[in-house]
Amino acid sequence: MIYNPAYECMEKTARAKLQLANLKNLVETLYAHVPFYRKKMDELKVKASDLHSITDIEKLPFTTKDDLRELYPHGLLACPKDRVVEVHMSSGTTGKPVVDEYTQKDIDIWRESMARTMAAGGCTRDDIVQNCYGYGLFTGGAGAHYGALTLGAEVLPMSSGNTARQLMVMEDFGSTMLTCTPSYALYMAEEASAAGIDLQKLPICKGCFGAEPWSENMRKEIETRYGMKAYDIYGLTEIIGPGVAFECEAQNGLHINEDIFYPEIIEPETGKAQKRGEKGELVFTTLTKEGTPLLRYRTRDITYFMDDECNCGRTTIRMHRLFGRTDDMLIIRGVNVFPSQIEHALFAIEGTEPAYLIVINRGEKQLDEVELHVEVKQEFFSDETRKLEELRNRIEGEMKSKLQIGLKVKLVEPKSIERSIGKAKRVVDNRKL
Ligand code: DLL
Repeated sequence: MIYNPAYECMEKTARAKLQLANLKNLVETLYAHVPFYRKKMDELKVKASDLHSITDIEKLPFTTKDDLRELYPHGLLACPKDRVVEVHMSSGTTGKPVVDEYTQKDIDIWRESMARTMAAGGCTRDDIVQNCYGYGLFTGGAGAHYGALTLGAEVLPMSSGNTARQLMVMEDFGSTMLTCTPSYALYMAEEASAAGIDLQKLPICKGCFGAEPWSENMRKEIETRYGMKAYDIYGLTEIIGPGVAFECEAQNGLHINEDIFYPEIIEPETGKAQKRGEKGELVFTTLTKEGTPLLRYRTRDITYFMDDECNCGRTTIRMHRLFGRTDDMLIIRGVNVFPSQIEHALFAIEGTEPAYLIVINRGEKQLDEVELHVEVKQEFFSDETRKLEELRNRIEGEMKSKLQIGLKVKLVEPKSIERSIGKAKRVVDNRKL
């Protein structure tokens, strides 16, 4: 279902006009209230009156994650402090967290964006949404909660973890929709089959999954195990949380809520606009936010725009599912490798389980050595060792041809790789770089 056809199916030139009007307002507000942006705009000698079309956004300064960390906690607030009604932060593994401070209008924008997102995933007032994204400072729990309530659905605010209880509730309350990270969805499915629960027989039939990279094969795995449609949803704390972009029933790229979050794709080194259809770094401007609006925020996420027409009727631009992040990219013996490439190659191989870990060490001669731990179906362990050996050689061969690097594969027993209830950890980098 299309939640808001007036905006989601808007004629493109009308949308561009709206975007420009909102951008000008934003630039005026930021100039007046945020010293960081005033200084940057003065340096670039650019004002709201210099913006004549939405593509003039290129005249404006970028914002980076480092800027956000330096200005922690309130340095980007663009409205009086007493108008803030809710705060979220991203955990991050190093340094200060990044903060999003929401006014009531920002919460309303979030509700709208998440209602569009979950409606595209099939959510209606008849659904019972089991929300297993973490509640708390993380945006996943609150975002899916707001979206479901806006659509009039019933929410089970489970948060993540306690998998046995999740499965009990899923059975007893007849949840029809699941919201969580894709890795947690798979973990729950594994636990269900160990407990003898047939998920395909339960009413659960759709889900919105995101917050971490996942592949087409992982989607197929989730869809088969649950007997459901699994949709990719994207967002980030700095911009609003989930609700920035989402898949529709075509499952062919994610529609960006571009009347609210203006997207660009740039060449990461030069900062120049990337040619249409070419991969680059995704950049967002929050056109209508009040609390902590951002100008041209560099997400470090890598994708490309798909601007062909979508059969669903929405006219919003789509982005390809993410390829990875500029900062996740592993440089192994000089070759650029994304964990998503390894996952993609791995899933195509029969006999492996959807759990893996990439361990990087710096070996004796200061060379990087990669060990890929892969879980293998139980029957391989009970069979002759020759079969295991064959599988290991096959995976090594496949990786060599797809990634152009040699890596060592270690086959491990099912469930021996640690599972995550939130975002999965796929890489252990032991190099002291
Ligand atoms: O992960 C917001 C979110 C919650 C999105 C629930 C979807 C569902 P952060 O913790 O700030 O926010 O992490 C944002 O996670 O820049 C991407 O690198 C990654 N990410 C988010 N969604 C996807 C996705 C939330 N669908 C960072 N596919 C982003 C791949 C994703 N990566």
